[in-house]
Amino acid sequence: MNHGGNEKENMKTEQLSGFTADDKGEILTTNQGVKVSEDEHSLKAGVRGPTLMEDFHFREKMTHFDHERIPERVVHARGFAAHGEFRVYERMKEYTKAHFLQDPDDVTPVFVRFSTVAGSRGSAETVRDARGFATKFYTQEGNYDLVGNNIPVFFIQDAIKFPDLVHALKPEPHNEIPQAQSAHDTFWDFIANNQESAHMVMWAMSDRAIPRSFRMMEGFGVHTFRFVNEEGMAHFVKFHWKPVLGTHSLVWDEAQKIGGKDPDFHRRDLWESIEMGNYPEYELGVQLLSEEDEFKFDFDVLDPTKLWPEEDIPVKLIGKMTLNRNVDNVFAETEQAAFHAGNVVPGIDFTNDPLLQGRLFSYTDTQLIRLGGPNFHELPINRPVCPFHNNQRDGYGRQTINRGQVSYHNNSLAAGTPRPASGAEGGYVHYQEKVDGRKIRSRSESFNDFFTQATLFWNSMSTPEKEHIIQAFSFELGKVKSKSVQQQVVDMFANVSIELASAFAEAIGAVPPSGKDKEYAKSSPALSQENTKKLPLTRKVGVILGQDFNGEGVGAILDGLKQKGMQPEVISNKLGPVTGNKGEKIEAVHTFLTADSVLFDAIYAAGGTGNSLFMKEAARYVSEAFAHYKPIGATFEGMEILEKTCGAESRGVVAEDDSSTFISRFTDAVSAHRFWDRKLL
Ligand code: HDE
Repeated sequence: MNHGGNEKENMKTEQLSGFTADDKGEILTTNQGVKVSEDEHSLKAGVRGPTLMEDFHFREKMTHFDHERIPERVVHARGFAAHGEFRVYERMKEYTKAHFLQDPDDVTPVFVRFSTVAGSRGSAETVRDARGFATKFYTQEGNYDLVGNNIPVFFIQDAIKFPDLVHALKPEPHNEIPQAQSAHDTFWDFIANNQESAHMVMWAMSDRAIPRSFRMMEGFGVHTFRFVNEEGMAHFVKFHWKPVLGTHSLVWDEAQKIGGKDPDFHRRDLWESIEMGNYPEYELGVQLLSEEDEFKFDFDVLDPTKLWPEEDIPVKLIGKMTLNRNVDNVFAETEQAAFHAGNVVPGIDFTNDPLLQGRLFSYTDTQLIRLGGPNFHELPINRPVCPFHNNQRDGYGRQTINRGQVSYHNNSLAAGTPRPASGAEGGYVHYQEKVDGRKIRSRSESFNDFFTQATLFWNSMSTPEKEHIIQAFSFELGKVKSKSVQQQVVDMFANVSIELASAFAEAIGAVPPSGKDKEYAKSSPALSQENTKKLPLTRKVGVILGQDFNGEGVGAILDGLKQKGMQPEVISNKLGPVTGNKGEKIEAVHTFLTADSVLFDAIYAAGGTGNSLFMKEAARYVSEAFAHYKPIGATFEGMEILEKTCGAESRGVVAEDDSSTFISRFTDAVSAHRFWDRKLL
């Protein structure tokens, strides 16, 4: 661990690894270092006799095991993380003095943890939920944490309501049902009775809440923060992460099925992508607003239920983050990572957003119980890479061995050190905002418009996105048992869109709203995933292959798809090599049983022959992919499967024997991702 710090050398991510142990090839010892002679039998008085207390190896092993678990995070318990690095594109001196945002040659190590919010640590990953997107930048000036979500707004405006929100969202306390779901009475009761939530609920019911991959999600800092430059001049700033692969989602039926077929779908995707060298990349974007423009909008910039439309305040892309290393140990790194919205560096400051202000208290407090004491900053994953010195001492699990007799300030015995640094020396100086007011439990009237931006979101959706939102409300409220709560939600969302509220009222048998929508036609194209980047890169293609396949043709196609950046994986009725018509061998890495149609972005029935079970399973894969609007390809004997399922003429179906034409047309289809205008069977 190199804490040498002041030299301006680029920090390597390995610096974060701390105390590591590679046990491979080593002799088994106790934690005291005593070599163990036997590890299969406890020490007994006679082979059929009682176990003896003096068996220190047994006692130590069992005691450690008994204490292996720590409390899971109260929210965001289910998460997965990776290491990486960040580089700024250009000097940001005009806006902020933050050191890591100045020099494009500087590489700042990062650690990013993605998470769901509601579910327990073992819950499925493709549930409908917001996703956490928490980034720790290990800068030369200390750790900066950008603890964001994949949705740019939040349910509530004041932190004091967070425990209520989470109690309502979590499984209901009397029976602990349902796990990792918002589709139940207490959640929707909270929503209807806390209507500031309308905007975020629109996002939560949209495709954003069922992302295809952590690699294909946007991230948002949500709150308005401040950038402060060397001159002490401040700008309001909103942070964005923009995934280089674009923002993409699953469909709801698929997401639910994946929850059973592969509850680890998102972590597996991240892990495998990094192992394969397909490093996820995200650009850091900022929306900047000068302090004079604070009151120029029809929303309050301090209100965390509002976004700043990108068309009004453009997102300036200022750097790129690349995730390039998986963790070595999920517990030591991912589970013990302690993020804190209050971990800032000079040049980044807070605003009076009342949700942010409350978070500044909550994150340290929660680590004290979760990580068992005040020294969690010494865990390798949380330790800054720059030097740190102060007079804090002792506490559970203290690792630093502080030398000397002085642990107080001011002192003369250590010549007044450690000493504070002036602003010019890099000391953190809080932005000197003028604050004046009465002590009051209240909210500004400028926070009272709960519905306009919810309507903006609705107006910005494409037709299929709107249909998905209607289906999501219909599903969620269909699971709610209280007729009163159902009706309250219908009445609430009539304020967003009559079309929306009427559609789900109809589906759940509630009374449809009367009246007309207010006149509000504004939309923000940046909010629709229809307008995102569409690339074939890293898309998983399930290739169904039988014996005696056309070796030359299929071989050329699989090579071609790989060259275009896709990941073809062969599925057959048994594992091992499948043999082509000229003796070619292609390895089947999945069987119809071990994989499933929902785990792929596209299905390609490549050909070859199989028994009736093979044909039945192949047809099941193709039909399901078709129903999920996915691209389907077929060549050679594979066309027979199309005859039994969706036909060769449907939208997004590529039936073609010529290798190069197939590769080009199928690549286009995979880039399009889904064919919403397809007529389902
Ligand atoms: Fe959090 N949040 N939060 N949150 N949050 C936690 O901290 C809290 C909020 C977010 O991968 C907890 O270590 C309060 C908004 C992420 O480890 C806790 C309020 C946003 C993560 C906590 C909010 C977030 C957390 C639970 C309302 C998006 C996971 C465990 C004022 C900007 C970080 C923990 C990780 C985790 C409190 C609202 C993002 C209890 C009080 C808004 C990504 O401290």
